[in-house]
Amino acid sequence: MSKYDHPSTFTRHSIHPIPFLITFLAIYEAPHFALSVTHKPQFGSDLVLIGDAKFANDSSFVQLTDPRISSASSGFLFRRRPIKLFSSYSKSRKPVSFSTEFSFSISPQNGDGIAFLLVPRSMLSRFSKGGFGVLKESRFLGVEFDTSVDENVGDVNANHVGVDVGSLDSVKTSNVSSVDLVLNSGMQLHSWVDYDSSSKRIEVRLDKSGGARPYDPLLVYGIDLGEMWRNEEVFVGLSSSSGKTMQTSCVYSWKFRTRSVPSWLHSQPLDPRVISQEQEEKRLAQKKRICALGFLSGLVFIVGCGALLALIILFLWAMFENSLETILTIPAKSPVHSGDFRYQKINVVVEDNLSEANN
Ligand SMILES: [Ca+2]
Repeated sequence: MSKYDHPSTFTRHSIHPIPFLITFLAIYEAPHFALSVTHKPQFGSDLVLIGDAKFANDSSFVQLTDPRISSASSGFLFRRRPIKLFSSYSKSRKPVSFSTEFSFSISPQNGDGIAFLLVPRSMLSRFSKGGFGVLKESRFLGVEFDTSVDENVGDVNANHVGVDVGSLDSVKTSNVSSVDLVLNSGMQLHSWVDYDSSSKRIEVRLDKSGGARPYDPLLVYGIDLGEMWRNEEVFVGLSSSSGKTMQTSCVYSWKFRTRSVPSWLHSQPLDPRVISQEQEEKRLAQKKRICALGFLSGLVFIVGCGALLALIILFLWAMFENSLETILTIPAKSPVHSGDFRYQKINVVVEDNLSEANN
């Protein structure tokens, strides 16, 4: 990477009055750079372009550097709304993780390449022409996709990914050639950068555009960004510098999202996407259990009602049977007990009137 620095003489691009005013108020230190703000589906909303960055090819992509400029060219695409990462030791605030992914291409020259940046507000007003625009800034985090060799900053080759913390001398690098890719081949590549506030590390993945997200990261670096930035607002964006060359860097899509991680997940050093996938699986499993319990409860209720109904029917049938039998059999089987009748032997004396008459 080149450490060239040049005066900030930027070309003014198309400026929309109202968004410009909003952005100007948001970025109160903005004396020299030109900007445009827009919304594009493949990039999300609230974008700001500064330096030589501009939309190209009917706004289908962002061209960060301009090869037509004789001097070094630099451009920065960032989100207007800053983020806060918070300290993991703050009990009142949950640490913030983020995930971003973007498609880009870098032409074959050996310029600085592209970098994903987190920068303080002050950097925006001091955006420089070299070194991704951060040469005047000592407080930044960058993930660089470097296509030049500068021994002053310890570049290992002209095809590497590095993590920069307050300096372009990377704290950790990884050789992109190890995954059979070339950063400045001109072809579209896709990168995923994830920061997990629970495991406090950054993971960088890279593949051809359209390829699946690689399982293994190309580079992993442990850092507590919550402690680094604490409660300070930082801007996130994609930057490029052409160095001494006519290198052209373009961005075709960019997504960025943040999320808060519950404190009970802090001890789990996991990929944030894995965490969210596990939470989804737990939610689905719980939903299945609830459905099974609901079905079982319904079944028991139906069986219980059926049994109760059967008992009622049997009871009523038995009552009906007994009543019918009583009505029909009592007269027929009514016994005549000898005790119910009493008799008395009466001796009847029949006078023989006839014999008296004869006498
Ligand atoms: Ca480098």
